Amino acid sequence: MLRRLTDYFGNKEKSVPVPSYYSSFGGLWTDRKDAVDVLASKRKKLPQGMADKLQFFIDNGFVILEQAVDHGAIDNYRRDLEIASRDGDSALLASVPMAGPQDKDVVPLKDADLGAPLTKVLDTYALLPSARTMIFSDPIVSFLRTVFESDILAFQGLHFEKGSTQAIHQDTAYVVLEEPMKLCASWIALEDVKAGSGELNYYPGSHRLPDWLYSGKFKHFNHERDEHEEHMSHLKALHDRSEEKGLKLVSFLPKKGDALIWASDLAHGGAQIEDKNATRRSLVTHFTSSETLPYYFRFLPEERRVVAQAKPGCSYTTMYY
Ligand SMILES: O=C(O)CCC(=O)C(=O)O
Repeated sequence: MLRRLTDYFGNKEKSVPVPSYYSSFGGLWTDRKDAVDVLASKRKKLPQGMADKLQFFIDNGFVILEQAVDHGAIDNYRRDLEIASRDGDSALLASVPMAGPQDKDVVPLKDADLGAPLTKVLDTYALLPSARTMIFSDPIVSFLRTVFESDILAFQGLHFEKGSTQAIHQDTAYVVLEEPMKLCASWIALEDVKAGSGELNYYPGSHRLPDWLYSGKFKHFNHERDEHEEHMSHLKALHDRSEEKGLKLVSFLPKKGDALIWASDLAHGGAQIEDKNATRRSLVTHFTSSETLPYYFRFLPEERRVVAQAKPGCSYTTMYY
């Protein structure tokens, strides 16, 4: 009897295959080497059109959800942000570029020049309900819940008035989670985006580039631990390795209300701004599964590790407010 039970459990263990991922840090089911088979097993239960979007996301590391966000919701949000930026009492904060070794500072929104590239208003979803309406729009939530196979948590957000001009990078270097690959971001166009305004650029397929290991083992960059040259080499390698694989840099020229969702390791950034007067209003939100914690929770006092619910299945947290 004992032997039979051992055989039974032994066989059972053998019959559960361990998923294999492209990254040594694991990932979502869409990052599994057998993601296409997993998709086939889910297909029947998916809403209309979702399987094609998932297939595209698996292959390319991003998907575009056209008209995912209602124009009225965008207008309400822009009005709320405009009022907040004139209101001396608004608690909203912005990250602004600064000369020196620490290349940025966090200041009250009223003190930030929103028109300067690299200025980002931080986690607007934490204070503006109109931001939450947008980031948790039904098409975005439906896609992300399917990818995460769980409820979702928004944990880091950036509002841009101008192009970011940020170098091509992978978010896993800077947007850190306890499980680094359990990350997706949404990029919502708050207006029609014109060429020359510093549009979002990305290498389709680059989400499968080999892991870049900081100090030989970490997925994220830490400026105190890792050499500046190592960081610069990572940024350069994204172009070199993409070109070696024949990947081409493309630009996103969305209409107001379109959203692009990228996978954790998609190489992306902001193009140079050719038209200095052009705005490029957009809202980026980083999401994870409700079962994963942002790394910054380690450094926040317990009373600041607050997760609030926006609506069923959708929560948010912030390190700033
Ligand atoms: O919108 C952009 O230009 C880039 C934004 C970005 O790279 C990010 O938020 O990770």
